[in-house]
Amino acid sequence: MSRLVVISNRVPLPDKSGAAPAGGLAVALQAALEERGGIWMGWSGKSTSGRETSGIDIREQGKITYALVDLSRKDVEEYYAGFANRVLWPLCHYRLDLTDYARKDMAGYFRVNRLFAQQLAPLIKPDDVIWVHDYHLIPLAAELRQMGLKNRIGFFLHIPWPPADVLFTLPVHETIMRGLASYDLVGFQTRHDAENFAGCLKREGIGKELGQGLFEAYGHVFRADVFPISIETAAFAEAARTSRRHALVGRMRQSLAGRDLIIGVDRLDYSKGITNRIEAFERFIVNNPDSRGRVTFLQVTPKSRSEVPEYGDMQRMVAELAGRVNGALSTVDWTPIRYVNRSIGRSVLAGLYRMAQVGLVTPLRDGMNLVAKEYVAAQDPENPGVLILSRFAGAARELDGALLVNPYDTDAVSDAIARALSMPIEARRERWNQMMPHLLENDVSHWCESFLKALAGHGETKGDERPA
Ligand code: ADQ
Repeated sequence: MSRLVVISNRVPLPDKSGAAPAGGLAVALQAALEERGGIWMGWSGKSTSGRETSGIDIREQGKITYALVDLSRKDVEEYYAGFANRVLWPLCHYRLDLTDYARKDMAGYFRVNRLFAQQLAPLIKPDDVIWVHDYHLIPLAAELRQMGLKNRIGFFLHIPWPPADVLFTLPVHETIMRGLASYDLVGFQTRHDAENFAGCLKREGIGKELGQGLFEAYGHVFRADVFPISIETAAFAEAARTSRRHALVGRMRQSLAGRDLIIGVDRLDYSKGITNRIEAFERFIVNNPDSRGRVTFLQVTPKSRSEVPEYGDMQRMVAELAGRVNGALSTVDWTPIRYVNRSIGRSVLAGLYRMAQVGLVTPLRDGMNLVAKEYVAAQDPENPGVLILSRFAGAARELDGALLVNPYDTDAVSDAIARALSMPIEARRERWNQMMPHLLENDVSHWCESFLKALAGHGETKGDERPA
């Protein structure tokens, strides 16, 4: 079996005992690397003070080599905070109003991708299979090809892919499309994203579809297909089942004093629709006076990307809104919203999901959204809660037992909350049973294996995320 080489912006390093860090993606990729042997390369997370980028730190652990590249402060500003997170991220989430194009950032993005390729190329053996992750690294294959590498190279995009009219506002869209066409396999989260990509290829006559998921563009034939990412379903369900032993889970239950719990869990990001969600919860309480004092909404939101100005604005907006709603609705013995700005360990999180009657997952646009899948996996099969899910999350294509909502429609989300909280147990079980077997079968290991199989040229082209 060929070695596997994974490249992602950040590398989740195992702890001293060799255990993979929490999170399904890290666990699944680490398992694939352990099995085949290989390399995981990415940015070390450190920025050097000088303008020049410094070297690479190589660490061996079992059959895996971790290769960590330091970047200069300028690199981080331009490649990461600039082009990746102030251009590609908002653009791919259909937020043209938040994109901020600057030539120097675009140059920095391509420069860092070339640097990654230069650092990586000497470590590669001829039959290694290379798997590049996410929007930070789109041009990497083109750079590696220019250096003469002939290996199989695959790319997986964790975020949505926009329609042509949105993408073509990007001044360097053609270089980005050329970059994607340099891979042997390009993986998307949903059929919708893959169709948008095909539309971008066709619009300007850049490429054509050859059928069976194959495309030709810039003189290269490659495959683009759908690989919906998932979670370690069985392990997460088990963590939820045994979560009672955590003191924090017990304290949470006690603090609820019999009230219903609605849970929201997201990185603090404008794509997650947190302000719309708080407004919908407020509307629900106002429209349903009986719910006053009887429902708690827990929103767990660690801060992220604080170096990007839009995220600082977002932090203030969410905090102000949660404060205003609490000020308006609270009574001396009830606070409707508990807003927590921190990360929670996986097993406690699983316990909180299980305790919640409603999982409120309402992104304005999301590649997949793993929280939706985690919420379903964590439920008690005898007495499951209800998932309310945005139709604009990739997960909506698979989780057909959820109450699907348009997150921009505050009244509709408020109505969905009322419906979820009063749903009879039989209906809840039926909805959960519609989703859980699918999640058990299509877990993150399945995702990883099907991508690697397709990259090796043995996979079948899929029709959609979920068989009819
Ligand atoms: P994210 O935008 O980060 O991922 P998501 O898929 O929801 O979004 O994954 C977030 C992960 O972080 C989940 O596993 C969740 O449990 C965890 N998390 C969030 N808040 C937490 C908290 N307070 N404490 C502990 N854990 C927390 C990107 C794309 C998604 C895509 C994933 C994977 O934006 O669309 O699903 O990659 O491809």
